[in-house]
Amino acid sequence: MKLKVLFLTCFITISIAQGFSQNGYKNPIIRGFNPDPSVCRVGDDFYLVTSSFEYFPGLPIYHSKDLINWKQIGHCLTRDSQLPLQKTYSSGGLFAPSLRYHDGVFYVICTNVTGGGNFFCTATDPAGPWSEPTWLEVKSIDPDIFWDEAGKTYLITQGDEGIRVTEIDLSTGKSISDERLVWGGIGGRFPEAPHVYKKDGYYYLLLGEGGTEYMHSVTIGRSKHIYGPYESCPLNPILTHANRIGQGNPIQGVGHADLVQARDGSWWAVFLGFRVTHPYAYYHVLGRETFLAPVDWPENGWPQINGNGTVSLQMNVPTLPLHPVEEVSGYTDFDEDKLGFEWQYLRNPIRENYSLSERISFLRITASPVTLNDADAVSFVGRRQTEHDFTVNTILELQALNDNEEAGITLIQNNTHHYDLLLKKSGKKYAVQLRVKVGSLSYIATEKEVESNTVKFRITGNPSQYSFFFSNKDRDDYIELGKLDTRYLSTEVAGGFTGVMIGLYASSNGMPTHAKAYFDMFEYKTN
Ligand code: 6LW
Repeated sequence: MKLKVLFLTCFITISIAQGFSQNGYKNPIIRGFNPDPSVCRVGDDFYLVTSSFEYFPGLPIYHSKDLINWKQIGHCLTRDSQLPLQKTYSSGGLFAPSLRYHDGVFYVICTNVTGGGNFFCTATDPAGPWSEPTWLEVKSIDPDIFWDEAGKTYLITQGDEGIRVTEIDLSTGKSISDERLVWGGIGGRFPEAPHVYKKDGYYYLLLGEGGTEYMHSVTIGRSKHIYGPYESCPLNPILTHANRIGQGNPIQGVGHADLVQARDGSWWAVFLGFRVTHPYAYYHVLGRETFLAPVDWPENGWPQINGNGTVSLQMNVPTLPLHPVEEVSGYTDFDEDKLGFEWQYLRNPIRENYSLSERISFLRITASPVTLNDADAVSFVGRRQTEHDFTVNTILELQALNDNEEAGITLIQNNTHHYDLLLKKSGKKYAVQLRVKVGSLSYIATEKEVESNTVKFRITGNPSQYSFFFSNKDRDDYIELGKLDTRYLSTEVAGGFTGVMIGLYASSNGMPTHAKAYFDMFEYKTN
């Protein structure tokens, strides 16, 4: 009986569905690296997009009917022609999108910081297909798109000195006004992430300030004219954990929000934040995630986010009527003809390096000379680490000719910070290795010879440590290869805007190759 059947018996599902009751929900609402959320509503349906940087396809699109239970329905950018990411450095690529609905059409507007700048794409179905990009002349980043009652179209962007407004021609993307500086916020560093709303005769301009780290916050101003002058809300910042009340909160860095009104009139904020590994240990590995909070926004008044502008993991507030969504399985035996939406490549993939049909029920990855250390099209496909506590299992067969050829699982924060559990050719035999790459520190933590070219790999995680195991083919006794601290893969150590991804990969380390890795199954379960 195939080993995968055994794993099927421990079939575990994971979900981005986090709804609990009418009286509360769990934050974050979309878990694992999903920053810069932008949301819009059409009827009773909410749609949300998040940033994806150097990963392909780009800009995951989620759907919900209650703002709590989200299901991914696709990606905005699925074609190489829409998303050039060749040789994009880690945390380059796609920053801070906005998702809006106007006259029956969905718009995603975003910046590809390493490939073409600002653009928007349109769709009538947010699940796709999305149009080719209309490239924009405006160079400043974090674009939002806004239509006034007169039918004019504006871009709202982040310049170094504050927020700029530019009128554009929607049919061509060309600017028809100068970029005008309208507001710098309340003086925090990096006034960014602008969104404009028209309410009670005012243009409200929502910002992120303080930078996307521990000083992050959300501020708001308003004006009778889109070009300002903007008056600052006396309650600013309306969301932040960079204060005494936020001290010790397991959620830090809250900011970069977008507001949406439900059909019942209630207002809500989605925003990013990160879960630290311990309340007072300032490390986070899961990246910036998407959170939700209720907003009180009286007529002619200012919006207040969750009362005092702080949030918690368990939100004890009334919710919209709950609509749980179908759970995404954390188990695959690679029987499908394509991978689920949770899987992403690093940069534009070389399509022929991946196959689900060459061998039935296996994912085949052909090694390329590119390594995980290179900002290039490495043979890799991965999914987000969504919780601190998790277990991953896979079974790998490596067909290799030379000692430089390897395949395995990597926990990767970026191309200079990753832990690799790998199988490699070693003379006439094969060996497993646990390898560390943390900036300029690079070493093999453990190496053990194995009986054959097929092994089982397991990684477990908790807030402080990852543990790495292997087992010889057809055996169930796992041998630990070592434990490594999570903190060296954290954003605080590695820098950047992403989060840890769990990837399957193959490489010939710069040498010509024909090595093939056959993955028999993959299981991700949260404990
Ligand atoms: C993005 C900025 C930000 O441009 O981080 O948190 C940057 N906010 O708005 C990348 O996500």
